[in-house]
Amino acid sequence: MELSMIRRLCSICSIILGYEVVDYQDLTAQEIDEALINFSKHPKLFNTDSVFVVLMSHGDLGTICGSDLKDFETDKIYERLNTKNCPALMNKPKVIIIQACRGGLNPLSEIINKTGYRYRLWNGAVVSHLLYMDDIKLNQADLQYVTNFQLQNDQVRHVRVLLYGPVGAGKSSFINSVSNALRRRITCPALTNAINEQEGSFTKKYETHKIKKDGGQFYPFVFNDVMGLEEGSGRGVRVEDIKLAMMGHVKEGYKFNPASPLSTSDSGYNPSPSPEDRVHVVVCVHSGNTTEINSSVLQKMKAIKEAASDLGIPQLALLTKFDDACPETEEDLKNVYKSKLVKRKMGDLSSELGIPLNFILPVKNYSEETQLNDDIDTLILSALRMMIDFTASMFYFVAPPAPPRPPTPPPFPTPS
Ligand SMILES: Nc1nc2c(ncn2[C@@H]2O[C@H](COP(=O)(O)OP(=O)(O)O)[C@@H](O)[C@H]2O)c(=O)[nH]1
Ligand SMILES: [Mg+2]
Repeated sequence: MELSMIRRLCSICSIILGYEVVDYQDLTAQEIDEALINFSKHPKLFNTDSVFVVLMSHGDLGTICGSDLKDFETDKIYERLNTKNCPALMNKPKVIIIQACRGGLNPLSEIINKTGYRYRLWNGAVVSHLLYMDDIKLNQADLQYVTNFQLQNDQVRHVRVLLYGPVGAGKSSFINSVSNALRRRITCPALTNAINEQEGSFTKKYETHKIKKDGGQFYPFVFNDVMGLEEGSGRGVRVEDIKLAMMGHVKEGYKFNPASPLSTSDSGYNPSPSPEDRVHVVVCVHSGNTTEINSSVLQKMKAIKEAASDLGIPQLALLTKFDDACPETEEDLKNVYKSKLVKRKMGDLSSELGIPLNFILPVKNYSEETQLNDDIDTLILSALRMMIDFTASMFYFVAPPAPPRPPTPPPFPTPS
């Protein structure tokens, strides 16, 4: 019954959406793996936009059963189709549907309750990671994804992420937290301020932060830290300067002047920005530990958000410091997905700023920790992954014209 339903679905996909369907039956665990390897090497994948992999069998937690009753680990699907083993599918959606029992001891609901991923479902942002992964593996999947991420673009070597937000919201700390999660140790590329937000922004210059890989190369994404937004005029970074930064007109090391905007005659002004100088993702960082957003700061945040929309730059928001406001999450960070307070804060930010709820992510930055923490990394890496994913459409846009398509390869082999 289920098989005939899946076949009907496949034929609909094939006729209406133009997907080519390859159908295998009764494979042993080894043959499932071989089928995936063959699939990952098929030349047609270079020309395809997306793929679906559907598996139906008996199963247990993290495995499905081959016709020889041997287990096939479902994590292998991600390995076979990752960028390293299947470069043809890089940056393309891969939807994996598994119809199988997950064993009696760890039903999905138990995992959801244990890890708190119910909220992710409600939020919808990273729901796909939920499939067959516990919290630690989720963190590893995002780490692997981010580590394998490559840009194939002659003009742009890295995705540029611009962080903005009120003073003390955790912008610099987020950059440090990403660096910690990727470098697997506590690092401090961006200086943070632990003293007093009333004293104004600690970050004063336009600075690009790169993160080094262990081999000495840099990750293909960089972060721009800016001076914080402050109440009233003549204080904090100016909205005009953030707009110029988005367009790539602000030179590295430019010292923001709250009293007057960067002008075209200033030595800090870049008159001809390259595609690499421009900002590719804009991220609003906001503290979950504030009672309400000051109206003049909110106006500035809205103006920046509007400017990013006008420039067609994808944007999302991070809610930081909720651990300070919510004892439940301070005690166990996994409670972030159950916390009513966090949900309310995210809802408030969404309605005040006009950013959809599923583009607002809760992150806890490294602030007082002296060792790595899996739960912090999970939130940080998940946010980083979303930033990377957001840029896919943009790079198709700035990419040089595509080379002529190779001749159409032969159809997929028909399984015996
Ligand atoms: N508890 C907690 N503290 C944070 C968090 N993010 C940043 N902080 C602390 O807030 C202060 C200001 O952070 P900073 O990154 O300098 O803010 P910026 O002005 O936006 O760059 C520092 O003392 C950080 O340690 C967070 O998520 N949780
Ligand atoms: Mg800062």
